[in-house]
Amino acid sequence: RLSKALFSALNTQMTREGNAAQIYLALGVWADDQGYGGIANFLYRHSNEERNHMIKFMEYIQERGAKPKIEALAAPPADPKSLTDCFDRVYKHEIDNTNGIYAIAELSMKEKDWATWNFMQWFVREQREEEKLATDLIDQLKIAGGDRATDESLFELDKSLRKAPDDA
Ligand code: OFO
Repeated sequence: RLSKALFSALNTQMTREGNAAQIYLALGVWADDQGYGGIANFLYRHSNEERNHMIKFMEYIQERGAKPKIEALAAPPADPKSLTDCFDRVYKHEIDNTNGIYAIAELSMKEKDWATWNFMQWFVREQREEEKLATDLIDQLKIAGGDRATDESLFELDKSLRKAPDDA
């Protein structure tokens, strides 16, 4: 059975994933409103992924014989000021999330709860991919000219994100 400390860490992370889904949803709505349908699409897909992560934590807690506590989600922060700000936030958010994931992996190792340690490895890998995705976005925007990018290069970036494959 899960220890009290691990239960609480997993439950907090479950809620954090739900909050991440809200954050990406809000960024997507902002991007859509700015006319970047492809970027919005990418952010909506990402929001769905985060919600799936929330469910993964919920199911894992249940599998280990505990009852997850579904909590209120926080309102997302105010709109970004620019696309650079938007992508920087995605990156910063993923870094914070990685730290949360690592802390649970560390706790599970300390407690020798190898089932949880093993479960967390999926998220360790996922975070590596998501951080890369976020830095790729920042790079692509820089190449397009950052906040001074022309409409034409932003159009291309937007188009390339419209059909990016879903991964989780
Ligand atoms: Fe952004 O990933 Fe969930 O964990």
